Amino acid sequence: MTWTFITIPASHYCDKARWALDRAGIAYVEHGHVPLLHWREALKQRGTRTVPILVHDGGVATDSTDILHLIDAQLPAERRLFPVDPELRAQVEAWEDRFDKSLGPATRRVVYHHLLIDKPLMVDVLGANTPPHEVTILKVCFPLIARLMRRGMNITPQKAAQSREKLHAIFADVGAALADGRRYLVGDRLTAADVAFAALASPMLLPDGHPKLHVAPERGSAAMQADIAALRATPAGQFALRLYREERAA
Ligand SMILES: N[C@@H](CCC(=O)N[C@@H](CS)C(=O)NCC(=O)O)C(=O)O
Repeated sequence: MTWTFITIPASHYCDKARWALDRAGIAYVEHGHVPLLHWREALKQRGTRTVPILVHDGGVATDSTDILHLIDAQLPAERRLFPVDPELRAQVEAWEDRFDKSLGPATRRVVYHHLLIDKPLMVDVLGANTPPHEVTILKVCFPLIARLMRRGMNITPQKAAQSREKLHAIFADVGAALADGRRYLVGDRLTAADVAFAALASPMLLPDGHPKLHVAPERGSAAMQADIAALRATPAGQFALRLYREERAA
């Protein structure tokens, strides 16, 4: 059976899981949806509302971290995203957990703070790789969808400013961890810590090598471009861009 991967294509949690699928060479069919319109297909799977969702041979995985573990189980120890060594594994899990809980939501709030005031960009970013009728609904119902998303994710200028600060604090900690010249956050090869950091930061970095996020540099407001440039310029931003260029694209 070919696995089914249900997503919001531009979602950063979805690219975290997609990265693991692609890296393992697993065949899957992706069903991409516009946010909110993903609920219909998502809710059919164990009643979850969030994506990514992976429908696989053995059942359904409804969380990006569960998907990484599921894929790891198919790989030899030296290719796994979670190292077998208990000490390294604990470090990877600690980073990954922090990125899932703090980085992902902060990135999302700052990105939507910029996108929700720019309908053409929002339609291009969120409509790409989704069914045409969903793009039409997104265009026609944009004010309603934008209002629901703003409310659902508590997006206000003040909250976006707090999330921006949180992003910079996380980027500073990642930069400090890399300051000794290491190429990966834990150990000497790619782990779930690196994948989670790069993927969950990706909407604020727009890295080359991202399979679904293609935004021309001149798109978006000056404020959005300034936020992206500031994060890209940091050591952690450069690290994530390198991971997309060298590891994700491969
Ligand atoms: N802990 C989940 C979080 C996933 C998540 O927050 N997904 C967002 C997309 S970025 C979502 O589906 N939001 C839609 C909603 O909450 O209705 C995971 O790692 O998979």
